[in-house]
Amino acid sequence: MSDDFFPVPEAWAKDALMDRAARDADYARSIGDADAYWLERAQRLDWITAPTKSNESSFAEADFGVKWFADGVLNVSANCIDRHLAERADQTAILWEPDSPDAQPRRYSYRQLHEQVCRFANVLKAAGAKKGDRITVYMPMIPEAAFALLACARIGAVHSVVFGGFSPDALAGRIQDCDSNIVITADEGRRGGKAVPLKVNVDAALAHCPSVKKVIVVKATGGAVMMQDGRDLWLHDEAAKASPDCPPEPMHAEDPLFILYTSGSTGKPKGVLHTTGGYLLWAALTHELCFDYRPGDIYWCAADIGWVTGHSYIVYGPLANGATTLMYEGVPNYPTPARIWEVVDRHQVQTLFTAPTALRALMKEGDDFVHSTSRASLRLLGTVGEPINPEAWRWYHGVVGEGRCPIIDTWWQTETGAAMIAPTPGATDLKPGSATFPMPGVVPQIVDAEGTVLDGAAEGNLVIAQSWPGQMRTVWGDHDRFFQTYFTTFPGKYTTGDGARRDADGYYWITGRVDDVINVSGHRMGTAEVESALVLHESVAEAAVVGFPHDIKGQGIYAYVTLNSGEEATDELRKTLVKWVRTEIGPIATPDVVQFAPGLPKTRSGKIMRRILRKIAEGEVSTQALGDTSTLADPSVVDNLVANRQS
Ligand code: 6R9
Repeated sequence: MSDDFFPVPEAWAKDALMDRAARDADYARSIGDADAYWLERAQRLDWITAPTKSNESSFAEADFGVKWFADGVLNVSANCIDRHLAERADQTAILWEPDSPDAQPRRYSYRQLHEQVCRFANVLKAAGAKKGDRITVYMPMIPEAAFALLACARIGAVHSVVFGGFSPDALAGRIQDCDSNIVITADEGRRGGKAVPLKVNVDAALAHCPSVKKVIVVKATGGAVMMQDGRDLWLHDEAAKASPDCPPEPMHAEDPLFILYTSGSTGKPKGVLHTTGGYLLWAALTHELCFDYRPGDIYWCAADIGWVTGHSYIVYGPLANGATTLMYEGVPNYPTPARIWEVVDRHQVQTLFTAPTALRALMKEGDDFVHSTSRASLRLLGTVGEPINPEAWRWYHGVVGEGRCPIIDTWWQTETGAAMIAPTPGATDLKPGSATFPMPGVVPQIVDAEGTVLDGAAEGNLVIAQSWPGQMRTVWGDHDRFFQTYFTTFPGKYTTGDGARRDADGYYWITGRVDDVINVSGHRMGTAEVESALVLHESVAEAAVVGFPHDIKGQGIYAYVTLNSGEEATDELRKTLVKWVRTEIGPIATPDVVQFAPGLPKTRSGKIMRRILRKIAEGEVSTQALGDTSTLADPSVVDNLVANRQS
């Protein structure tokens, strides 16, 4: 790890939102005078009824609960749209860059966004949607995806976005879990020149989802799709009939805003629930602090709306702040690895926010693709999703930003709503690979395995000691799972599942997951999910999945598979299993390696020793380095695994 300092660039030191002293004072007040601080901060939102209470949360079992601004009333879509109409009705709210560089970008001003969202909201109402209903959104990266979210928020429906790369089965599971009555989708998506059959996938999923009564379909590519009479509606037909006005539904601060499914170390994906007031404040405040957004800036978060980054930093944070948010339909390297930088030039982007996996993939293609563009408009570069290795950091900083843009490495999770540990551009001297310091109100701690809080320079488990406004409120339908998953390992604290180091200067360095979650190209994947998919195959008796270091993806997926007796371990079957997992979950879960294993290393109580499997996947072949294997029921299985390692 590098301990080089990159001081705040001079241009930033002069006119940033906050310098170091201001940031330090703000943080101190957020902890020392929390009630007053948060009630004041809450005023950046437009409330129908202003809250008089701020944090009423407790992490203790006896009175467990997360609650913020509970007596406040507001509407998220009114905060993201209506309140900007007086000042910036004609400013671009959403700027859309299509997959193909030859297609035309689209722009929606705040006024146009208002009309689109109101019509969409009325379409949902006409389809039977009511406050509190769950609406599943399975969409490509087109402006209508943002309209869909805001339309749900406008009428008080709870959206559940499912990433467009998930399979029909994964989609069906998520629809069933939250009992959606409406699905919003498109005929097809377009990514990297290829069509993604979204409506076909929805049709397949809905065979198992009797709760769904209506499907709203956006015509995105014009590809042929089946429309089921009485169930499926074209958005453009319905929107044309709908009124362009839809009064926003008054919502209590703790009314649900959205569910987003995310992988954990056990069981099926959890429906992370975020509510209205605290979440929106957190998304808006951190968007301002991390990116120092200025009126007129073009801000581009290159995430997908299917992940929390898309929710908080394409839609809610920037729109709550009246920004121009760029939405990109495609992938970073299509048609060439220069595309991102060309889009930066085409739209004169000031802020770019992307993931380390994209940077590593582009870095590998050489600097010419970057040098062929100007990038002079760039002022700030952000990153999120996984630890950024110092080499990628330096490339982003030196080659892409030519040394003038701070790198804002934001550490956070679906569960945290928005950024938790991240630099403030005008205040923080940077160290490549460190997410630096906590946002206001965030109290990170490093604890050892026993839960003892470690002071000063230390390494261990990262926990958060007290609630913050954007914290998830529950696991949809399973409040006890929420408590058990996050608050029992280290009682009284929120367990992040990440490891971290704090150096002598107080900088935080995230070291990666300490649980059975792997991070593939910035996407969270529970090893248990991939294992469940594998054992569904008729040839498979047992499977164990671990992560291993991968140059581009950060982590790759390594699957050890024990076949049923009589099954032959062929390359053909290996390929079949890889394809099987893709179909069961989606391409992001594609195993990189499948190793057939006649036996897995288990303790006498039958627990798979993943530590050993991880070491072998990492390329460790010396049995000595595998550590203590004496507790294994049959230590000889390890020799077989080492001998048959796949690379
Ligand atoms: C926002 C998001 C969360 C997990 C998290 C951690 C990893 C995210 C990171 C980072 C190091 C960063 N992670 N940002 N690790 N540095 N800047 O990615 O949410 O999909 O829920 O993933 O991603 O391991 O626990 P989510």
